[in-house]
Amino acid sequence: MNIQLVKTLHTQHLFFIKRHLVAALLLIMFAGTASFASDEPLAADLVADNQLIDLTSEKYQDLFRELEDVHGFTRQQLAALFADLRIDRKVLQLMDQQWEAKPYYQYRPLFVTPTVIAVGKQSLALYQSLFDRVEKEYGVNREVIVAIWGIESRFGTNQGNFELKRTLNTLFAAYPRRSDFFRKELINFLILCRENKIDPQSVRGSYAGAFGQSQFMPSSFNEYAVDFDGDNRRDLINSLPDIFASIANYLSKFGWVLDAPVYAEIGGTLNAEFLTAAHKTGRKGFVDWQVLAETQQIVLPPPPSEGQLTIVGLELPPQAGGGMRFVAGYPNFQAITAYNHSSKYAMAVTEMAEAFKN
Ligand SMILES: [Ca+2]
Repeated sequence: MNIQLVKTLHTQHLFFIKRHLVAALLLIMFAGTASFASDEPLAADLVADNQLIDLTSEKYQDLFRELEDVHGFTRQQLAALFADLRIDRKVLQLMDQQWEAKPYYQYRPLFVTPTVIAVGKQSLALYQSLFDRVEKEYGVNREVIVAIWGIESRFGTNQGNFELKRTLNTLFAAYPRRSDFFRKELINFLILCRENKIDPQSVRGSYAGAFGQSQFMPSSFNEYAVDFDGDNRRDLINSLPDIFASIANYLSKFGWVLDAPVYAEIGGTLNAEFLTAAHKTGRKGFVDWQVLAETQQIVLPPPPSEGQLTIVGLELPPQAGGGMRFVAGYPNFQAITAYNHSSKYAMAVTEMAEAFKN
């Protein structure tokens, strides 16, 4: 590569960085309403609302072949399932939107409210015998199940209002960035409806394809949902036994251990570079608990099964002096981040579960 070309590329690169820095600043200023600033057109700009989805396209013909050959759907079934499918542009607009990454002191109060805590406590009392059975069967603490139920759907009262079949088709047909992902979810959805005797047309969910009181994606449903009321259907829309047991089964499959520690406070600063690196790596940045205890000069309980810990940083409110609160995420904490990758989500679930006990 000649030197002039290198210089040109370097200049272009700097320009690219600058442009994106400006975009990032704008995003911060208009957080919550701003959109991705990028050269790529937004998915929502490429379609009209209510536009008919082209089922003769190569991607749909390929999908139909797989549904027929691999999953045993008939031509007639497919014709009915895919009749009059139209784009829901609102779904694309919401997917395109850049949601602000709120600091923890702003994130937590959105979810952990006095009302939610009160309803959670009532639910624990009301369904005590059901939770006794779920806890015994899956080894997952009841408070964390209720906290997830509360955050995901406000205890079932808000399961999302988007027609799920239309949403998944919209994202498969017109959201190129994640079209393959939603193709898989669409297939999973059609299979779970068939197997659990659910009318696909009746299901509503979030704009991102999660549904039911536990807000599982269709692939998670097929993998982790269980029938716990004994009617041979997995029903995460209406059956509380199925819903509680499915959340428990999910956490259990990702390593939850009954009554084991979830997190530990490790101070307001990190005493070594490798801890900062682990914090930046997030849910995959593991450290040894004994090394962490020595480095931070604190006493820590051992994690179960020689598990490792993650480092989680939570922003403290500026009016209280600001700074960070660091905690160690134990394997139980990591199980919650399997449900939702955000460590803020996992901490809010954890603190809500704690509040239920007080
Ligand atoms: Ca059932």
